[in-house]
Amino acid sequence: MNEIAARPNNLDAFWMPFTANRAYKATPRLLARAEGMHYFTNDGRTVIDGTAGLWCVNAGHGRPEITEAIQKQAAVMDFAPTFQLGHPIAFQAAAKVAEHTPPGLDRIFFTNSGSESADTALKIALAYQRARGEGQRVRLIGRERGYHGVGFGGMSVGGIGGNRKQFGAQLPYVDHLPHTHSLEHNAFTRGEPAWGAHLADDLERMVALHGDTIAAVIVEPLAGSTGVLVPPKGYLARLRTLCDKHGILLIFDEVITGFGRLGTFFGAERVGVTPDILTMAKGLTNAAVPMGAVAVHDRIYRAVVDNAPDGIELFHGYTYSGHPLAAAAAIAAVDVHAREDLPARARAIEPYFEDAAHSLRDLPNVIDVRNMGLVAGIELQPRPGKPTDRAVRVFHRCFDDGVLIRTTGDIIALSPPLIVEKPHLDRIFETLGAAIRAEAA
Ligand code: PXG
Repeated sequence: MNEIAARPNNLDAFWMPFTANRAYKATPRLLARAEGMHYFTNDGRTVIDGTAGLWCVNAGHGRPEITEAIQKQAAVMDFAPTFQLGHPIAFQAAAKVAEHTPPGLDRIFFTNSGSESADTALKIALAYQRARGEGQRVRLIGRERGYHGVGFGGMSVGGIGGNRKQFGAQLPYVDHLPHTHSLEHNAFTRGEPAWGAHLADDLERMVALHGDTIAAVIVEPLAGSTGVLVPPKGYLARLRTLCDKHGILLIFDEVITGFGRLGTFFGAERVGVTPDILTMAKGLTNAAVPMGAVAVHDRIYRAVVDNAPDGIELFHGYTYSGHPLAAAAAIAAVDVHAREDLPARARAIEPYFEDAAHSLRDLPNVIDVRNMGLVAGIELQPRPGKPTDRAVRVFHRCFDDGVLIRTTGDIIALSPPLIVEKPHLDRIFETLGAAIRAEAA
């Protein structure tokens, strides 16, 4: 046994993802249990979940229907391949998801995460362009401040500098639209801001530059990870029009906006724009078992599959695509969403959530509040010479006062489970307000 493994109760072996490992391990915070709207810490404290875990536990923690479905499936069949074989529950899960995807997007490819969904969507877009005789279309367009996970594809089309610069090598043939964030024009907007639709026109500039070599554009309808960027009114519709005009596929990354987050089953419905390909993960299984999926328009599926010679049509897939436990969890989670109409529940409480978020606007250092669905971003003025310090301290204060929030840079993001009720919101925003005041200096 090596030295790390031999020490009891040590935190060293787990190299934690997207974490300041040294700082965390010096003062660890551990979650031990979760139920409904709450986490419980290992030292017995209750923490209200203002972030649905990592934007994923949309139906609330520990849903018995989902737990039981996973338990039952584990006892029936732990694993079965989906390469050249199948098992009923994977097909049922796909059909169930397709009941809720936008019109036409009813072919479902299973992955295990949002990152894999992004890379899968990009590869399907490239395969489609080849299949229809447009193999010169190899270019992928992302957006500044976009987040599409950490695979090479998603990282490359992603537009968060900090996630790229450590690695150097990126995919070639990638370009980025400008992001849509503007405090100057849109600070303190409720819902979709009025300014910014014209930023989609940058795609025309790219077509002028790159000609007919663009395969696809990928954007989050509402950008989450980068700090809650709400789409300007008309922006996504304009992207849709330009993509159609130039033979470019439009991919929506709905890893965050899917499963009721914007008050509709998928964000596409809320923004009134249908993409050609849509990625999802997180809320798909209520995060109880890892799973992602890519919903593809039937036209694209048919172009790739029907044009292929006999045999395998798409040389892509994961050992765990359609894993039985994940499929069971997905079916149960989608059923919970439908039965309890969680999107409608999110819509119903959105005005209260919006008012609560905007009640923070006059607190010290709050330079923007923005919101859509059950997502809010509160942007703080960074401490001079110490970016992120203020938000990180607000995060710690909230956690110690029993509220889990999320920060990125100096932006606080809130995305509670869709089962959230007014008293929970009161607690979340009171605690957050107090923490922001306490970090005024
Ligand atoms: N696309 C989008 C839009 C995402 O938000 C991914 C892809 C990648 O998913 P996976 O399952 O590979 O992590 C995401 C993930 C945060 C935070 O705090 C956001 C994500 C993950 C972790 C933290 O904002 N989004």
